[in-house]
Amino acid sequence: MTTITSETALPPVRPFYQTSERRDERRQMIGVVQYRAAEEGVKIADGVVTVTVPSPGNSVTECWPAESGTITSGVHGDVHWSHDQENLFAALSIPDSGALGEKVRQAYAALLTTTADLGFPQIYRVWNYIGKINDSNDAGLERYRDFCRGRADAFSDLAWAPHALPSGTGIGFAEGGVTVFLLARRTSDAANVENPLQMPAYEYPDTYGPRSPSFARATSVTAVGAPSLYISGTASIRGHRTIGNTLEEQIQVTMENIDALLASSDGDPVRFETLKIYVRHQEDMDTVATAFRDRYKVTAHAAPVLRADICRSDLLLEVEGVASRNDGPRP
Ligand code: 3EB
Repeated sequence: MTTITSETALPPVRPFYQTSERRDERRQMIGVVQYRAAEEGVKIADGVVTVTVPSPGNSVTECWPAESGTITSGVHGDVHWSHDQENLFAALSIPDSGALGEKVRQAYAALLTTTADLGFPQIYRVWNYIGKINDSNDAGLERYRDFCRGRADAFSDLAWAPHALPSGTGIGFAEGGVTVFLLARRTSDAANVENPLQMPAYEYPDTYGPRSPSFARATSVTAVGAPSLYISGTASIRGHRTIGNTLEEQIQVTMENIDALLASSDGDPVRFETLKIYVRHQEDMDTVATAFRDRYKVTAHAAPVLRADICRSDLLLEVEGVASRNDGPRP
């Protein structure tokens, strides 16, 4: 019998981005996410889970290359999945509706149980894309808050410990219901990091909605040879309050949050391999993208900028990323 330990585990997957329609055929993927003007959907194409997030105005493809040559994929109910034996990519999309909460609860239950049943219990990153995120649902509750309720209920149903919630992104686009995808590992070599400048999101007071957002500020995967830090969507929030009235102030506060998060994670210094930059107003896209690419020394190719809505209507931008530790070159 072989016991898989973190000394032998494959590294976690890291993304690369393409802004043309052409796919990089040299590397096998476990997941591909297309952000563009198209209908939402999840399918398996050539063994790869392929997600379309409807985002008019953007044309970016996010690729998650496998870390081994052996890829297995399948569909369980609405959950589409693909794995490289160590890293699982799983996705589903929920059609639009005037009441999202209960559907989100069921979708999350399906994702969490499928992930565990397949043998990948360590979720290390989740993305949530919500159409018209700041609009009201049929009952007058903001769609983001409706979404948060269903997500939190699903984690509660499974008695999930708050400190074990995965790092995440919650972002809005003009159209669609809810699209969720995640990364999980077979090996339990991940640890969460919280931000000393920010209240844990899962402890936000109920002034932000009936259930708090269910995510960690960052997740560190300690695999030998490629230790990586997955940083959640980070915005201009101190404690639990939005601060900064101008674009410049929000950029500054967001950078301070990212820096505090990097500083509070144990281990060697980190540098960003990729960033994903979300900006509410078209006219701010260049300013925000340039500021973050320069500050964190990431090329435009590795740091795409997307026009998107942010989960609080007073937030102008949000930035996520994948960082690696300086422990030598990748294997
Ligand atoms: C915040 O810090 C900003 O609901 O999954 C960032 C990352 C945000 C993830 C989510 C929300 C989410 O509260 C918003």
